[in-house]
Amino acid sequence: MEISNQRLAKILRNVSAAYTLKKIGNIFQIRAYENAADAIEHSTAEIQDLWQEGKLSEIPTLGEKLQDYLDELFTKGKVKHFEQVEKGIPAVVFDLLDIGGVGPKNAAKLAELGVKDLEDLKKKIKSGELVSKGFSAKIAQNIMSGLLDLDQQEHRMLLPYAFAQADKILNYLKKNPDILEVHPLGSLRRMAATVGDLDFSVSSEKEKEVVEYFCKMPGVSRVVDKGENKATIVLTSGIQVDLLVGKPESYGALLQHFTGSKAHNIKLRTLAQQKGFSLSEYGVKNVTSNKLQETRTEEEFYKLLGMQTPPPEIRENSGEIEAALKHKLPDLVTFEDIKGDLHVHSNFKIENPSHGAGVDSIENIIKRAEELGYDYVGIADHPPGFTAVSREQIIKWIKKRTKFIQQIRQPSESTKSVRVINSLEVDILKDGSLSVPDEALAMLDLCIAGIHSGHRGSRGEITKRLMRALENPYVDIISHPTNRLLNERESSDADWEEIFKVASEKNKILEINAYPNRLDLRDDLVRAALSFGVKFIINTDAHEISQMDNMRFGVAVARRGWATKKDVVNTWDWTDLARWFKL
Ligand code: DGT
Ligand code: CA
Ligand code: CA
Repeated sequence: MEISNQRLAKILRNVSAAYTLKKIGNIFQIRAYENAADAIEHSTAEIQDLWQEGKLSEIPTLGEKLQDYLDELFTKGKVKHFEQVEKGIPAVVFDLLDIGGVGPKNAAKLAELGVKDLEDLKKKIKSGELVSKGFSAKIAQNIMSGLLDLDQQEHRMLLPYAFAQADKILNYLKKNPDILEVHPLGSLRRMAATVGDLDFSVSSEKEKEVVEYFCKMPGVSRVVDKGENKATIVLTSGIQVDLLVGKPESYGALLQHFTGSKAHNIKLRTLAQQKGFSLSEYGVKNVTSNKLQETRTEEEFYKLLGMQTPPPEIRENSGEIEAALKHKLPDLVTFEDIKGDLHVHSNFKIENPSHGAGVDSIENIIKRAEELGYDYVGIADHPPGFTAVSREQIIKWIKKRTKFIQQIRQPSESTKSVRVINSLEVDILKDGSLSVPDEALAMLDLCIAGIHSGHRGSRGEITKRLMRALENPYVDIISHPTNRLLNERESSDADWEEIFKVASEKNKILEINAYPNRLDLRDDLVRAALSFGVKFIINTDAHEISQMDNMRFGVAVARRGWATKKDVVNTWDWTDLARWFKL
């Protein structure tokens, strides 16, 4: 697992707070954690890179003990000592520390008063509860402005998280017999990588009753706005939810209008104007006769404008309107088309992994792949770290693992079973060479290569590294090409056009990584790569089997990038896949 500098600093600050609260350690030890967090936050290098290169000692202020803890963290994903000192402290205390001006003692005191989360705290300040329970008015006011500052910091929900929250709301709404249809709207329906707020539309004859029902939903912290046919609420989790209710006879227009995107709707309105129509959430109006044509479905709405209905994922005004007018919309890849996942991490025994290993066994991964109805699954662990382990040891480990996978393979070709692909996710090093010697790569069925360090390199450096990997005959797939982490790290800068050109020429596949905070290759770059004829693979990069369910979010990225079934190699059946990868 990758841990960003930002996340790492937060982990150390939490430990320092735990020391303070439990009165363990002296002031110097507590300061050591704070100072290390500061240094990490301001570091221009990724700390995980430095660790990988054995250069943790180069971080100013980082003592030996802390270096050991970081080593444990990067290797195992957690630190026993940190878990021990944080034990018994409610999780909300650590969230409260994010508020500017709130230290460990006040955070603990707030938790003792029963503050459940940041939204709840806001409520308790507004109602005067905080002051009545012993906080001075001045402190309460300071906390409030700290909370508002936090709100200002842009933080958008990751798509899978937004989806999980939306599911709960959809289930609640579907229980009401007055509700005929419900749809998510906005960025959620368009499956954008991040979502600001959740929007829903409902088709019903009883608009007012539905609004009431919505505002009474469990988990509502406050009702921001309530009208005849719409409402805005905030959940205790802090998520804002908008609801719009419309009559069944005009529901298609409502759905269309609030799915957006804004850019799509603006372009559509211009087009409608040229045809003598004006558009609204109620329908399509003929400007000359002033007659409003209602539309029950979105299809009817778009048909009145003489066009196909673009799938929500591509309503971004990037050519979909022109294509729909010509009745030439692409036939986008679907989740049902997917036949396998080629990037899953297992817990196969390893001493010094270059990056976090998976938690589930290869056997259980295969079982899950079977349950998902897949034809094939690729086990792609990280190899041992090339600085920590000798060349011979790496080869020995890969030999052992290859043998194990060969033994576990389904015995007969005739049984309808999942094919298991022996793969690794190797590092593309600073100079573009790989972290595993050719001799070992030759043992694999296929090789996934990815950059896992030095993401902040210059455009020239990153381009050169990726180019060299693409030239390597052993490399089949480039994982998460831009290396962005949503809400944490920007995409690396590179000459993508040149990379797409070479990837296409050399028949190298670019991964669309479905891991929630990656969704990388990004949708806009998928679209660009397509024009060069690049092929893609949608992988989950699962580190535990439940994460294999993230596949549909990767499919969403592919759809937003206009990819069709033939462009995505893991929609192919085994014969075609085996031929391509020479399996
Ligand atoms: P988000 O929430 O920032 O992830 O992005 P969206 O696209 O969900 O935007 P949102 O929630 O502001 O509005 C939902 C959709 O409604 C938006 O994509 C376009 C459409 N729409 C139509 N008319 C309006 C309007 O008057 N205001 C806004 N904000 N959106 C409108
Ligand atoms: Ca929204
Ligand atoms: Ca909204």
